[in-house]
Amino acid sequence: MATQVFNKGVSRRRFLSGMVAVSAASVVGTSLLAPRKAMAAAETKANFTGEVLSGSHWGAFRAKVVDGVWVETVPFEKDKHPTTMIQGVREVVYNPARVKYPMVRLDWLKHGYKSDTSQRGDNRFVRVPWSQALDFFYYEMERVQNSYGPSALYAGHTGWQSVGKLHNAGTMMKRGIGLHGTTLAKMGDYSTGAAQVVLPYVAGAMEVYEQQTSWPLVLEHADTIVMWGSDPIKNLQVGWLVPDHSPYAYYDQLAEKVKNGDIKVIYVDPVVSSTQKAVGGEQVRVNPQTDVPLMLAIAHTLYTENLYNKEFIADYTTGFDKFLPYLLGKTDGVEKTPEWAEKICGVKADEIRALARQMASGRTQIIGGWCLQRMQHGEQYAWMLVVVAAMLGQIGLPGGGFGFGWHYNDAGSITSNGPLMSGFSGVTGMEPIHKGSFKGYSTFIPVARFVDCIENPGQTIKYNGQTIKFPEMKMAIFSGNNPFHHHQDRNKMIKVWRKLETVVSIDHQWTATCRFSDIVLPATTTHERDDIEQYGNHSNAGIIAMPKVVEPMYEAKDDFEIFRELCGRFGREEAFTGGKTQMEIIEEIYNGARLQGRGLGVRMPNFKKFWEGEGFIEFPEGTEWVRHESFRKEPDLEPLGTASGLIEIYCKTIADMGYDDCQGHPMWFEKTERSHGGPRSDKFPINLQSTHPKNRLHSQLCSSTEHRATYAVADREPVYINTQDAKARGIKSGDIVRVFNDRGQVLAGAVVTDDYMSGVCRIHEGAWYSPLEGGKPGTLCTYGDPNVLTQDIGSSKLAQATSAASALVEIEKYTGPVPAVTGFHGPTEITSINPLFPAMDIA
Ligand SMILES: Nc1nc2c(c(=O)[nH]1)N[C@H]1C(S)=C(S)[C@@H](COP(=O)(O)OP(=O)(O)OC[C@H]3O[C@@H](n4cnc5c(=O)[nH]c(N)nc54)[C@H](O)[C@@H]3O)O[C@H]1N2
Ligand SMILES: Nc1nc2c(c(=O)[nH]1)N[C@H]1C(S)=C(S)[C@@H](COP(=O)(O)OP(=O)(O)OC[C@H]3O[C@@H](n4cnc5c(=O)[nH]c(N)nc54)[C@H](O)[C@@H]3O)O[C@H]1N2
Ligand SMILES: [Mo]
Repeated sequence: MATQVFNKGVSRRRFLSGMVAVSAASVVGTSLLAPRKAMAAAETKANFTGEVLSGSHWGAFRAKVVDGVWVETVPFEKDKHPTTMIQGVREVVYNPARVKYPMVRLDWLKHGYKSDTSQRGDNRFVRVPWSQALDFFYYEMERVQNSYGPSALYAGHTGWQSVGKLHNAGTMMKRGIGLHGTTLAKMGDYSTGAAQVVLPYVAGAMEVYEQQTSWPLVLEHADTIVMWGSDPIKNLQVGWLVPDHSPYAYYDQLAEKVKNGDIKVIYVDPVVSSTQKAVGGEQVRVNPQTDVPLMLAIAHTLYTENLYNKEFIADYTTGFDKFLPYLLGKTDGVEKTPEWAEKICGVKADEIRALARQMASGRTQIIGGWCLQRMQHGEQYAWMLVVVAAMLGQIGLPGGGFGFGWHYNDAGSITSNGPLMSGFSGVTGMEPIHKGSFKGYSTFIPVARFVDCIENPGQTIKYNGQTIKFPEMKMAIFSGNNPFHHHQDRNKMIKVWRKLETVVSIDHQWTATCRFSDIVLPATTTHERDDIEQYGNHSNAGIIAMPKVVEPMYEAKDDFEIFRELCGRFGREEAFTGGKTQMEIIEEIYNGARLQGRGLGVRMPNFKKFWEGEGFIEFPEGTEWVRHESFRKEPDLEPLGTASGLIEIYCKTIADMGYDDCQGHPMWFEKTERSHGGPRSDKFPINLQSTHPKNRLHSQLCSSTEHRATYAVADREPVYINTQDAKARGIKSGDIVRVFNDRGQVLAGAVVTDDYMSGVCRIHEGAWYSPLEGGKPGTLCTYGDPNVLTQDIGSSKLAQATSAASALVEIEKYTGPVPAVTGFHGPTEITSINPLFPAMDIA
């Protein structure tokens, strides 16, 4: 990197980028010349030696720091079930993928928003001073708002960012951009996009993110637990806030009860899950994407064998009479018998009957996961699971009924009596400067359709009873999320991305999203700034201080500082900060909880004592609780939030929307591609699971080199393959294989195992996209991003959610020259260019 002083005029760049005037002084970047330490504030951890208690999505830990360097991580002693992933967190600070400096894509620097966008992804970037990067950012927002209005600026995407009540990257973005102008927003999320739209109609609440019945009650009352496509042991390792991992103690107890024959646990899953391995029990190996036929056949058995609860159906549900003719084949001539289902789902008819009888024989807790609704017609699974539970008639009883959130956020733990902290707010109450017209376009888009929106401006789609008109997106801002991991069909995305004029990314890891951006700003990690967070998610077990562990690396700035400085460019710095320092806000957040605590009878020390003392407060334990109990006890006084106040087996509101792919009651719909004899399986016979990683949080920790080495195979992301499938293809564990379909191709490292049924493989989502030829659609991914292979279609017209789990592939042993993995080493830095006179310096 050349260390020239950027103090010349800006006229040429302004001319090239079509930007408004800026004073020369504001583009001078002293930071390139001064080492970081010299600029550090008074309270520095630069030479600190000692231990710091802090938190993360993976749990709380004590960081051992020697002379300003974080050297070791020890799980927090109160966490009795820490995850091994905690060892990968330290590396997030130090790994080679750190975003070190503000960077601008080479051709964007030369031509601004008129750049050659087909070069995106080639990873050539130029380092610029912070002040210049923020000027570019600001002028682009200004230009887009003035030229096109709010519908052309997309700043609504959210993601998993980091924990911390203050430094919430999504909130910072919303607050900062929101002070400038209104923008195109998003609706829903990738996690539960289908379930969270259909379940409020059916069960009156989203059901997915809510607390579940307390485990002690389930352990006491349940005879059978059915884990329907859910893997809590794997998925409870992480939390939206700092997880306390308290539910694991209950899974230990459950394992004991399974061993003693007190509780029977059944796993409906194509894979032997981590939970099955830890807890024990039996698997029902269902063909992927065919759970709805299996459930329909269970309902058929319950009905025809008179095993269903007629009183519950009569008192607590509506529309069974409209569903029944479908179940019995009166409406479509196909009776949903176990024999009918067997042909689709692969589970023997007798086994289906036995399962139905088992579920009806005593108290049965159904635990539903989310992967099954992250697929085409994903709404049907969620709806039908509620129907089966309603027929069993145990909703609202301890150890009975359905629950969709058991694998998430410490669910089933006992919620404490402590206060809840509120975070830094994403809204200020101040009117934005720009509030132009949306010109007939929608003000929001269903989040998983955002690439479709970029591709098809002006197009209309149906969504949840509304018509969405896609606007013409020109600029997009991403912070705290990584769309070039999380979105489906990478090669489609690469082509469509070219339509965007300017993309801004804020991150501390040089993700594929950074590669496909024009302006990249380096954020600090959680561990380079002060914060505060709730300890335990649903458990709300306490409050943990998260003091800075180490000084910020390179030129990283806190999201707070980035948006403060951005807002300064339009005179709204004070509005952004509220006139407060970071520490004052943290103290305010704490004091809010302290005040609330007084009302609850929970005494908390003053902030100084908390922060400078132990940095941890534990709340008193709460009481056990049963989901849906109040509705069951008093259906008239505590009705569900549905139109009828009852469980809607048939839903008139949905029926009236008139959608072919989501009708008035749950139904089986064939998929556009499905393994085990379904459409397209002749060409691509293997179902690709891209479930959530055992060793990561999505794409987070993938760039942790040493941690990655603990699970990577031949340097690649593992692909788990069934033994016979591997044998038929001459593949052994440890081989590099090519996984492909007509959407794309990736290399991965084979793990051959009987845990997977024939015709099913898995590559965990979040594996970093590592193109052989950056920016070229169809190029080989050298590491194994599964979203190179997934479909980008809506679940249905109801929810328009992601269909990531509806994907087929073929696998072959890779025999070509083995390319190095390209994803983890940051940008290719072009140093032969002066950012202020680009055209002069580049031949
Ligand atoms: N095929 C397939 N795809 C999927 C899924 C699937 O099952 N299959 N699952 C989907 C689901 S459920 C989800 S939730 C999404 C998750 O998708 P994302 O939320 O996009 O995933 P993360 O990898 O957590 O991305 C968070 C990004 O924020 C960055 N970050 C962390 N801390 C900070 C910070 O303090 N400031 C800033 N500015 N950035 C920060 C991280 O480095 C990382 O790049 O993926 C979805 N994609
Ligand atoms: N370790 C870890 N935990 C996480 C996350 C993470 O990234 N890492 N992410 C968190 C987030 S954001 C979310 S949204 C949740 C996701 O939670 P889920 O979506 O519930 O989790 P998945 O791991 O994708 O899949 C759960 C199970 O579904 C099974 N499955 C897949 N296809 C089928 C099918 O066709 N039929 C049946 N019956 N089963 C099927 C899989 O084999 C797996 O056992 O996890 C959270 N927990
Ligand atoms: Mo998620």
